[in-house]
Amino acid sequence: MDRLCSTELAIVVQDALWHVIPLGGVPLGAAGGDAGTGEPYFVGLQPFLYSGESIWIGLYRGSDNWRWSNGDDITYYNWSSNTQRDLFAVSINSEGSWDQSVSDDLNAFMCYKETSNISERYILMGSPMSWMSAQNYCRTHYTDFVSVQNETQNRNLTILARGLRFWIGLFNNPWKWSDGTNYTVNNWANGQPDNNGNIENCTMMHYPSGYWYDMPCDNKYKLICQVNSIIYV
Ligand SMILES: [Ca+2]
Repeated sequence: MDRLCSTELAIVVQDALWHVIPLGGVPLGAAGGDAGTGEPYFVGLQPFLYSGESIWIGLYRGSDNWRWSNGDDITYYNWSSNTQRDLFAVSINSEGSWDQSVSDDLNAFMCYKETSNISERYILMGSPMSWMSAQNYCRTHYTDFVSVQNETQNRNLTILARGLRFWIGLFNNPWKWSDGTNYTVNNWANGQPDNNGNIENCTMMHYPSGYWYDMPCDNKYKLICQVNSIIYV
């Protein structure tokens, strides 16, 4: 982080935690311990609303961290040549190549069912959904999102999709909190994070919506800093 919290800007907000505790303590939709595993939480709006303007929060983009939804090891990639944006979620196009995009794009998707009958393992869902909604659907109705382990499987899944672009269970979770807290909840705005221009490594909370946007770190916003249980705005 190249931004420092400073008490020179401080207005003390008593006993309000920000990203540690979701407002009301209740997540909306599926719970989860990772990026991409749940619907948005309303996170830490209480101190933010005192600020009266958009602010930086202490979430920044660290190293790329690609993972499979079902926890499989990554053994294979088949990126298309135009994929260089370090985004969040992955779909396979009609050629069998992998494209990154923002996770609330709408695509068909491929679920995986744990079964000894090979012909029943892969289920193409043609109704377009966001990546997170698709993950939730696969986990609810089958075992999980499909993972792709090799070229043969990639080709077979592409054939099964009959020309449809479809989400697979690969996602990127590069986000880090500056204080070391695990990134387990999020409140991204629609279409975010999009790493526009490949330079958006910091996170702004938009006033008054509370939604998060990845933004260039040299943009100017106030900070909310956390000192024990007291928030300085
Ligand atoms: Ca952005």
